[in-house]
Parts: sequence; C-alpha cells; structure tokens
Amino acid sequence: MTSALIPCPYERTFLKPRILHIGFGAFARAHPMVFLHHGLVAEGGDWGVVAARLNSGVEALDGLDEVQGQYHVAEADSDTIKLREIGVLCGTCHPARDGEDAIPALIATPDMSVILLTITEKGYCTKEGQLDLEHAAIQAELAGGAPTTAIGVLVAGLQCRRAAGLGGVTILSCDNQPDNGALTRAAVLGFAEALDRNLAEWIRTHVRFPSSMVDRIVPAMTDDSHAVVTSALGRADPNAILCEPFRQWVIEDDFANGRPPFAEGGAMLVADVQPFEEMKLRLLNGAHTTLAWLGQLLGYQTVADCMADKELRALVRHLMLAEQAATLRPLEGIDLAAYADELLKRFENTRLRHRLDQIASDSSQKMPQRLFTPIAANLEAKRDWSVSAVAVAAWIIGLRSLTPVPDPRQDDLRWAALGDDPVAGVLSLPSLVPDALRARAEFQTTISAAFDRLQGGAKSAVTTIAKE
Ligand code: NAI
Ligand code: CS2
Repeated sequence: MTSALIPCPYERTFLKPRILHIGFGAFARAHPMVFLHHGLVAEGGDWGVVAARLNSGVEALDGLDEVQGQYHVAEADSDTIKLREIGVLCGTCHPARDGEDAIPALIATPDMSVILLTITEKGYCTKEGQLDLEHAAIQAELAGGAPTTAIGVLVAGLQCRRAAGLGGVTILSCDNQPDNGALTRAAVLGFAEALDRNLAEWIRTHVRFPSSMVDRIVPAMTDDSHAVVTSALGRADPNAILCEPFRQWVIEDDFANGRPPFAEGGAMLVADVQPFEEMKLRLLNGAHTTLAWLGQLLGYQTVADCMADKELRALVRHLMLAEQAATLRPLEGIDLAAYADELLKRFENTRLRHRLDQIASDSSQKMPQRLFTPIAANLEAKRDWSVSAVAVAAWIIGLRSLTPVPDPRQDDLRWAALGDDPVAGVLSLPSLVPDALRARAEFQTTISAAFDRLQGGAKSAVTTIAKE
C-alpha cells in the first residue's frame, strides 16, 4: 500500500467563525470540510468553521480543541492511502459544555453566514414533509423549554439574529433527504410560525435554504480504521477519519449572505439539485439499504463482503438499472449504466469495512426516499420492481430475526414485525408508506410473496431471482 501525507497549506490565523456546522460527526469531517479545505487552498479567504453538536459528543469536540481543530482525512482504497491535514476549524461549541444559549448566540454573530447541517434524517423532526408538532421535544420547546432539537436551536439563533438587527444567513442541509433544503425550510418555518409570526416572516425574507446532494462513503471509525491511519501517519490521530477517495457535492446556488469557496473546492453549483438527488438517493442509497438487510440475512457484515457475492452484486445492479434508473428523469451528460458500475466499484472498497448494520440503522427514515417512492413510480408505470420488493421483505425479516439496530420507530417496527402478519403489520404503520402506495393491494401482495420466498432461505432466493 502506498501512502502520502499532505500538510495543511494555508494560514489558519486568518480564519473567522463564518460557518457553523451542526451535527459534526464522521461525514462532516470528511465531506463539507474537505470541499472547504480545497476551496481555501485554491482561493484563500477567512471562511473558518465552528464545529457543533447538540446531544452527544462533547468529548469529540474537546478532542478537536486539544489540537486546535486540526485533523487528518485518510482517503483510502485497497492500494493507496492519502492523508490530508484539514485546517478549516476555528472553534467548537456544545450546549452541554458551553451553555444552552451558546449556539443561538453564535448564529447571531455578525460574521456568521452559513449553517451546515448533518443531523441525520430524524434530526429534522418532520412528518410527511412538515414539522411534526406532535414530536415530544418540539412540543417541550414550543411550550417554553430550552432548545434541544436542531430546529429549535436554529430558530432560537435566527430570533437572536433578528433582534440584533443583523442580516440573513444560509442554512445548507447535507443530509440524505430528497429536497433537503425545502424540508429544512418547512421545519424551521413550521417552528417559527408556532412561536412568532413576525419571526417567520423575517425568516422567509432573509434566510435561504438551498438543497444539496452529498456523496462520499464515510463509515464510522473503528479500531481497525484507526490502526490504518496510525500506520500511515506514523502516529495516532484520534480525530482522524477514513473514507473513500470519491467525493461529490451538488448545491443549489441560492445563498443569502456570501458563499464559501465550495465550488472552488470541487462542488457543483446548479439551479436544480433534484435530478442529482434522486439519482443518488435511489441508485446508491437504495442499493445500500437493500444490501444492508439482504446482505445481513446472507450472513455478511460489510458492503465489500456483499460485492464478493456475484449473485447479490448482479441483483443490486439489476435494482439500480432496471428498477431505480427507470424512475429517473434523464440528466444531461450522465450515463446511468456507467454511474451504476462506478457505484459497484466504490462498494468493493475493502479498506472501508462499511458495516451493514450501520447502514440499516434508522431504516424507517430511509425507506421512503430510497425504495417506496421509486416502487410507487414503477407500480404506476407497470414496470418491474422485484428486487425492491425483496429489499423491503428482507427489512421486515431482519426486524424479526436480526439484532435490533437504532431506529426512532424501533418499538413500533418490532412490535409489528413480530405480529401474526409481519408484512401487513409493518407496511400499515402510520406515516411510513405513502398513502397512495399503501392503498394498492399489489404493493403488499408482492412484498408478501418476496417475504415467503426469503423465509424459505435467503441464499436460494437470491440465486433463483438472480437467474430470472
Ligand atoms: P455520525 O453518527 O458520525 O454523526 C451524526 C451527527 O448527527 C452527530 O453529530 C449527532 O450528534 C447528530 N445527530 C444525531 N441525531 C440527531 C438529532 N436527532 N438531532 C440533531 N443532531 C443529531 O454520522 P455521519 O456519518 O456523520 O452521518 C450523518 C448524516 O450525514 C447521515 O445521516 C446522512 O444524512 C449524511 N451523510 C452521511 C454519509 C456517510 O457516508 N457517513 C454520506 C452522505 C450523507
Ligand atoms: C448510507 C449513506 O448509512 C447510510 O444510510 O447509505 O450514509 C451512504 O454511505 C452515503 O449516502 C454515501 O454518500
């Protein structure tokens, strides 16, 4: 294996806190920070980032403070590892350490311009595209409690910003959700409306919510991945993150108050992100969720393990091209067959050890955009969706038989999956499957047939389906 170490080349003393990143976990380190890093290398500037988390992870932020925010990103495949020292951070913030007003106060500083979010799908506290006003934490905040959700914290910050007579900001979601900008806007406005109509009006006028499609596979760090970094670096970096070399960011060009040099760092700015988002969420993430459940039923632990199974690989390629790609609008300059083959190649990266149970977590929040919506389109157009049916059936079997993974709806899901009719039980849970899809009898009967087939043995079912 060859390795290279690239030190941070820019002067960090110029950095000002102009970007706040809420939900600073694995992906934040390896994706938006890396685009900004390359942007600063290309253009220079003072765009520094404050890394924030809300609930967990004070120690992770303390660890960054100890080294003045500098850490390494290790871009690795089976042959090479490139270590890049990232210097974009200029501070950290956590309500449990710095006080519940600390993040809102930061949002209300004059230099603050962009707020990045990687708070996971459930962090938006939405139901069917709107703020979930029945969400316990949202209700507590609206009743006057301290802000604890990302949405409550954002609105508290915007309230302080307005009171200070400052201009607007850009809130840029980097989570794997369709129309993530519109979803963030709906959640923030829903909260503000319930609090203060004038504030909601101010937000409508001054705050921008561009959508973005983000892509880079960044598994959670393990002892093994830390050992890979330590051996390449010659010393330990507890803040390092290991990821694949590939990175892509497509951002709607709609910024309120200055734009960091993301495009200069490799991001694509476009008028409409949706076609890119749908392509990625359906082909990459749809395949990931299928592998997460079907792969585990076959006894595999990682995505790369699944790729070594020729039949499973063929099944996933069929899902991507015959079922998911068929639902997409054509994207100029993109060859979907080449895109699918590149994804399969990325999935083969053995250096990543991307665990299937990590991808399986929060599946109730992922199924709609990754599988249900394309299934609805295929049903409508009378097209094949047989592998998608197997994926949903594998999920239901996994809920019954595999070690439970975290999911905000875990109790409902397990209760339904362990009932007399698991398929009907899970698929009829409220606000899970879109109503129009749930109403189609064929939806449930096809998934029930796939469920029975998998119950007869996952390996033989995959072998038979791969031949069909
Ligand atoms: P992580 O577990 O390392 O970090 C998750 C972050 O979200 C943490 O800071 C955590 O405190 C915060 N969070 C979790 N639940 C929250 C909630 N209810 N409210 C507010 N904050 C919450 O995970 P990672 O890998 O950084 O992924 C985060 C998100 O980034 C994913 O859910 C996905 O939407 C997006 N993403 C991740 C990719 C990856 O390969 N890891 C690739 C593309 C997108
Ligand atoms: C994965 C994604 O955990 C998951 O749900 O499907 O995090 C995936 O690795 C990224 O979207 C790749 O860009």
